[in-house]
Amino acid sequence: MSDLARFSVSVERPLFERLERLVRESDYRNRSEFIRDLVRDRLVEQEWQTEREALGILSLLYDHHARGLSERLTHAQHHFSGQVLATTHVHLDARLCAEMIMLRGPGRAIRALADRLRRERGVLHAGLVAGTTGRALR
Ligand code: NI
Repeated sequence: MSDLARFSVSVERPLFERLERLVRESDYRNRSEFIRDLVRDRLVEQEWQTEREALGILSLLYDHHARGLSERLTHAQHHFSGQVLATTHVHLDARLCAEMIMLRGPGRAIRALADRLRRERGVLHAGLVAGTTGRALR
C-alpha cells in the first residue's frame, strides 16, 4: 500500500456516529480499514452483476439418506465441472453431510448452480458466499 490517496468525506452527524460505532464494534483498527473493506465488498458485489469471472463458495448441509441425493449432487457437479474447482465433504454424523464447493465463473452461472443444488430434496441448508478472483479489486 505504497500509493495511498487521502480524501475527506462529509456525512450527517448521526450517520458519522453510526459509522464510528460500526468500526468500534467490528474490531477494525481504524476507520480507513473499515471503509476500504466496504468499498471492496461493493466492487465484488458489482462484479457479480457482470459476466466477469467470480469466485463462489457454496456450503451445503444434507441428509445422505435422502434417496439418490448424493448421486444427484455429484451428477450436477460433474455437469458443471468447468465451474467446480474443489469440493470438501465432511460426514457430520450418521445422517448429515456438509459439503463446501468452490466455484469459479460468472456470478449468474454460479448462482444458477447453487440454486439447482439447493432445490434438491434432502438439502437442509445452502449458503453461498460471493467471493472474487481478485480482478475486481485491482
Ligand atoms: Ni457424508
